[in-house]
Parts: sequence; structure tokens; C-alpha cells
Amino acid sequence: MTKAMRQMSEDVKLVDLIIELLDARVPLSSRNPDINTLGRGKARLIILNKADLADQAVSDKWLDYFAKEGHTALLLDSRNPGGMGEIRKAVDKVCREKKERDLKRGIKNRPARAMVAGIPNAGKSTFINSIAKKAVAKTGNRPGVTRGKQWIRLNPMLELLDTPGVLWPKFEDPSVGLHLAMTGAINDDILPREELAGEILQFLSERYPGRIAERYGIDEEGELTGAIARRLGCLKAGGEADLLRASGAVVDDFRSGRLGRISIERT
Ligand SMILES: Nc1nc2c(ncn2[C@@H]2O[C@H](COP(=O)(O)OP(=O)(O)O)[C@@H](O)[C@H]2O)c(=O)[nH]1
Ligand SMILES: [Mg+2]
Repeated sequence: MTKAMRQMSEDVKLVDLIIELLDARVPLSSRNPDINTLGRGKARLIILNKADLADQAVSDKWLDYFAKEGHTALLLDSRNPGGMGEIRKAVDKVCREKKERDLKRGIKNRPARAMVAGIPNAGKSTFINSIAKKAVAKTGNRPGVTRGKQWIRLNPMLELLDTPGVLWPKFEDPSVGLHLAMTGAINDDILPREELAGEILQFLSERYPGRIAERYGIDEEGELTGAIARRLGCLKAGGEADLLRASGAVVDDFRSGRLGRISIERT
């Protein structure tokens, strides 16, 4: 077990609810199935984060997919604190159900506790900052609370662990690495930049025809990176197309939504 997993399995013992953050563009690749073992017996809320970058119609299908799994799932742009009202309500609801079960089993009434978990770059820190904006207070060490843990009191009956659980992606399926490189969730050195840009351009021309033409004003045929380099004025000293620079622009445009809202994975 990795150090991150060990930490996560310790922290999970302290909470009633796991808020699982996935990237709405790649809900499967950004998921670590170990969460099912780690989070056994805990309530779960799934957040499809970065929904602002994903294709709305596809995201709606993912909501159905997770609902069929028996999970409450919501779409979110974590950078927008305005979207947190709905999240707080959902967290409250999932926790209330858990507490009612606890009370029946004679477990005494105390604030429900939650933690955020997800792979690097899923938006955990952004989420915690946004949801904590309207927090009642931060709580420090208290009796019955493991020393050193900081809790953000979202309301008198609900506390959030201020450090997220870090999960790692599972790379068993080779598409996982590619999809996470496309979103920028993992290190760029998995694929040379020009290859990554090539994969992105191929994906776009197949799945979202018209987007490349719209952004770069080129025909979606033939050698795209060179054509994009010339359109963007990415040229080397001798006037030759600078493919590396053009590839960088394509990758950045894709990740940041400048090529439109995109879902890489579909149900
Ligand atoms: N567009 C968009 N960007 C987001 C969202 N949530 C996080 N980000 C960005 O994603 C990057 C990684 O976020 P961060 O909170 O550091 O992820 P962490 O590694 O899970 O803590 C940052 O650049 C955030 O600004 C979101 O919902 N939408
Ligand atoms: Mg972080």
C-alpha cells in the first residue's frame, strides 16, 4: 500500500461520508476503484468536477450511470463558490440518512464528518476552498477527534476534513494514461508533446468535427499540426513550422476549454 493510501485509509475511519471528486471529462480514468474497498460502509457523494469543461449532454448520461450504481452524483465547477449551495444540500441529505441509520443502531448524535478524495488535479483543494468560504468555523483538536486533524465546520451538524484524501489513477487500461495526459491530470512526460497534440487532434476530428476548423481556421484534413503552426505563426528562424510550439498551443487550448466543452469518455 502506498503512503497516500495508508493515510487515506486512516482518515477514512474518522468520517461518515466520502465526497469523491472525479473529472467530468474522464469519469472512469479519474476514478480509483480502491475507493469501494476503502470507503466500505461509508456514505458517498460523487462530484463530477470541471463540468464546465465537459459536454453537458454526456455529463447528464454520466449522472444516470452513477445513479444506477446507487450513488448520488452532481455536476460542478469547483471554482465557482456559487455552485456550493447545492453541494452542501446534497452532503447534508446524504449525511442525514446515515445519521438516521446510526441513531436507530444507538449511535449517538454528533456532527457528521466528511472528507474529500480524488486523484491529483481533480480539484480537491479548489473544492475545499470554495465550500469553506461560508464555513462557520475551523475547529482544532477536540476530545474524540484525532490530534492534528483540522475540521471545517460547515454547519453545526457537519464537519469537513480540511486535508483531502489522495488517490492514484489505475493505469491497467492503456487508455487511462492517454486520457489523463489529455486533461493534464498527469505529468506531460508520459507522451512527447507532439504525439499528445496528435492524439488530441485525431480525437477532435473524429468526435467533435468542426472544432479544429473553428478555432484555427484550417481544413480538418491532412497534416494538422503543421497547418496550425503556420496559422498561429509558430515558425522557426528559417520559416519552417515549429511543430513543438504549435503542439503546446493545441494541448493548452484543449485542456482549458478553448476548443469547446469536451467529454473524452462516454457511458
Ligand atoms: N475549469 C475548472 N477548473 C478547475 C475546477 N476545479 C479545479 N480546477 C482547476 O484544476 C486545477 C487543479 O485543481 P486543484 O484544486 O489544485 O486539484 P487537486 O490536486 O485535486 O487539489 C487548478 O488549476 C484548478 O483551478 C473546475 O471545476 N473547473
Ligand atoms: Mg491539492
